[in-house]
Amino acid sequence: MSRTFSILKPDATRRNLTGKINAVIEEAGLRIVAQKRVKLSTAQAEAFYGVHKERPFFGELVGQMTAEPVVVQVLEADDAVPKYREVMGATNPEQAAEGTIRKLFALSIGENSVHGSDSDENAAIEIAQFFTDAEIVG
Ligand code: RTP
Ligand code: MG
Repeated sequence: MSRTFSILKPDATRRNLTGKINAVIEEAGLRIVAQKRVKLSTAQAEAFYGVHKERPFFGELVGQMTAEPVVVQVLEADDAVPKYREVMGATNPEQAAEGTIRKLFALSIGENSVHGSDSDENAAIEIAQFFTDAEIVG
């Protein structure tokens, strides 16, 4: 078993889609072992997406991620990181495969409904930014 970190982004919470997205996650065999709704501060969003700080879309990304609440989650499965990336679909929903969360729900490359960690190392870092060990019940 391994873990990944997930965010249901503001475009998803705004449209009341968290239950529908969780259904896709669970049907794919990922278990939601921690979950909470939070409003990210600008500092939290800038730290979280720090690797993108030189990119032209960074300001827009931080603005979108802090505009409304998000749901942060820890997901558990065998090979959780690549499994969830597959369930999420491509960053740009126009390129996302049928049945993926982004194909089903995303509005645009910026408002693409979900985040998922891109490596086991980053998953551990991201989980620790939002959850204590006691809050994760596997
Ligand atoms: P994420 O980190 O959110 O799971 O998404 P990802 O790995 O599929 O994509 P990444 O390259 O890490 O980009 C992070 C997020 O930045 C926004 N983005 N906007 N306007 C643009 O061209 C653009 N490119 C990326 C997206 O919200 C993307 O998920
Ligand atoms: Mg990424």
